[in-house]
Amino acid sequence: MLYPLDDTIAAIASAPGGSPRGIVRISGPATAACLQSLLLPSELPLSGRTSAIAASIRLAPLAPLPAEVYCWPAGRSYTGQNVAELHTFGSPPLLEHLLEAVCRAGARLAEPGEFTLRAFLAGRIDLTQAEGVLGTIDAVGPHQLDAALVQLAGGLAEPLRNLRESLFELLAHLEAGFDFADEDLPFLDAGELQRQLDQARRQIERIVERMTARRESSSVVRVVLAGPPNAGKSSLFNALAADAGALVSDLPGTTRDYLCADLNLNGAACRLIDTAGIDPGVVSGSSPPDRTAQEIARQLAEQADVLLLCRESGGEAISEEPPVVRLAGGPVTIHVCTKADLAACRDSAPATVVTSAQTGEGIGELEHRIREAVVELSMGEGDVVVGTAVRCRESLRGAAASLHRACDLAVREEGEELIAAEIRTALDELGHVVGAVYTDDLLDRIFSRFCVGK
Ligand SMILES: Nc1nc2c(ncn2[C@@H]2O[C@H](COP(=O)(O)OP(=O)(O)OP(=O)(O)O)[C@@H](O)[C@H]2O)c(=O)[nH]1
Ligand SMILES: [Mg+2]
Repeated sequence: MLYPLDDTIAAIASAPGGSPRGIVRISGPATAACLQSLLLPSELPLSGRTSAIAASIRLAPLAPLPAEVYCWPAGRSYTGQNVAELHTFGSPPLLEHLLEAVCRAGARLAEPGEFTLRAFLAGRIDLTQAEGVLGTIDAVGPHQLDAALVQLAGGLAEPLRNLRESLFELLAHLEAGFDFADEDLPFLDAGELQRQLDQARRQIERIVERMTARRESSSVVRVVLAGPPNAGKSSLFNALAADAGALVSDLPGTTRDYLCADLNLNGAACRLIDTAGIDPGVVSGSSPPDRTAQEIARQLAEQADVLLLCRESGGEAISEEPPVVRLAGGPVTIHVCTKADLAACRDSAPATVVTSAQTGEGIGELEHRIREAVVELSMGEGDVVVGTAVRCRESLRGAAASLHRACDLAVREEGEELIAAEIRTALDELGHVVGAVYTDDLLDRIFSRFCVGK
């Protein structure tokens, strides 16, 4: 076996450099033997219980060293094995000396990430949680830290575990059906099968969505004003960007190109983009520059993170609730009625923001809504630790695709063997994500990024 568990590992687990407190961590079957050789018999922690004692470490030729000793018995520890931590002064030469003594007493130096690797191999955590440990250590900002801690606490592990369990159950039902095929007993109602497959697929897609919502931290959130010509987009742009200076005119088609202004909405940074009005009738009867401006407007709207969809208040009302949620890959759309000083807005949908660039009505509310969207999108940045997102995206997509095919097969009432095969493929892919299926190479790649002692 490539990863031995029957030897005992030790490492300095505190940060390098001098500090008031330093830690040497030990894990493995010889943990008790190590403690025996370093502590007085009367000081040995009681076995079989989690304990913490004050003790003195004998490190000849040094004088006895005051320390606190923490012990976790196998099954109750991080690694699943007997674990002890010796907490003493954080002097680098002293800790080196202590580590040497521990190694002489039967431990060996731990490899980078080996404690967490053991925790994974013991089934204490899954791979996404191991990556959560790494993400926590490496976090450079509050969002990243938050995401890593959520992942460490099982934010991905738990939904994936539940998902795999229900798919295993579904598979068992199907396979039971094969064994009793002659008896023509419906083990699982066809509709129920479809429902469960579809539900599982959606759940995976939501996880993928969380991963792909991640943007490069350098790329700013793009808020795009879009709508028909003369809708009042540039006026809103000016109102929002105060002194950004967009050209405003009463001739339809004033904005030929697009304008940008960087906004800071109470700490939430975004780029506001004003586009040319999109006129459905423009394609045939217009001059080339118009067509170009419209094409640019369309592209900008497609690339928007937040879309401010503008139309005049006096225009036709939208009766049904416009979607405000971010659909897979699409922008957050905010519906805006303009020029409310000219005509009452007949729109009854409560999510629509009613504004007037003239009187300032609704501009504060619009800023608030944009800010909310920007903050939410920026939170998406930290939803999943980067390493996990990169490693798992393809597996999750593969799993979702298999379940999609399984569902299609179920709808067409095709062979249950084929459905079962697709479910098995999906389970395999999910297995890669959580580490139920892994290669040594993958583990090496993940755990070698840890520092020694973690
Ligand atoms: N009364 C009133 N007039 C407005 C308001 N907002 C815009 N307008 C007028 O509506 C006309 C068009 O406004 P723009 O802001 O240029 O509209 P636009 O959507 O940018 O137009 P294009 O760039 O041509 O697509 C101008 O005459 C504005 O003065 C408003 O809140 N109240
Ligand atoms: Mg304009």
